[in-house]
Amino acid sequence: MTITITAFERSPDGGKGLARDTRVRWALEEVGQPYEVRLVSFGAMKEPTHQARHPFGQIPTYEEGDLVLFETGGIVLYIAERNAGLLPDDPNARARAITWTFAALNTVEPPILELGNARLLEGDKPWCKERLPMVEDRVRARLEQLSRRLGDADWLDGAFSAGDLMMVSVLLRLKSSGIPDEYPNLAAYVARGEARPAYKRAFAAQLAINTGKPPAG
Ligand SMILES: N[C@@H](CCC(=O)N[C@@H](CS)C(=O)NCC(=O)O)C(=O)O
Repeated sequence: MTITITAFERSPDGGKGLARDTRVRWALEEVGQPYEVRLVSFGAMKEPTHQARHPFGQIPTYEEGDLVLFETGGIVLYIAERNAGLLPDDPNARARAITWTFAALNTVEPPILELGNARLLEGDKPWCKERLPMVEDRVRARLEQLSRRLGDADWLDGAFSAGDLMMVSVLLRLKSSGIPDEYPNLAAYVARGEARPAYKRAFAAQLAINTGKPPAG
């Protein structure tokens, strides 16, 4: 059955891979599932047709036959449950990999999003300069903990999993801030994720949409 995901017609980041369809593309590339993409404009995302797929009028969505999903955590775990490659077979290791997926979305991503909002949406407010260091420190507190747990391992819990895919995706949102570079093992972890052939294919595919040029190779 054909898998169709939705992505921005024009991503606000111009193709840096920060739009969340990249996570879903990456998961599909990791497990070797071909997919199609329906591009949506900001206007179309708020129309009833798209809102029937995504109640919050966002991207990405995932369609396969009668199944329609939204939320990248749900989508990536659905892909991981049904295909080999993103979750270990051992039940305990599998549960831990799922836990890391939630940790990425529920514990690490929120302060990172807060920082993005502080920079992009509140930059012109008189109190922004005072608030920004506090928001940055909340991000650092999480990265410090994550860095300690990762130590000198390649991935969070044994082999690369959906948990790493989500954690690297979340950390990539911080790249332009330079904060991950304060934690060399996390910077190396993110680089390892970006070096995976599946990530490269996902990144190239979303970039091609935003530049209008087909992916190289
Ligand atoms: N928690 C959601 C967040 C989805 C989300 O924020 N999508 C962004 C693009 S990365 C979006 O559609 N933004 C436009 C909007 O909210 O109107 C997920 O992980 O899927």
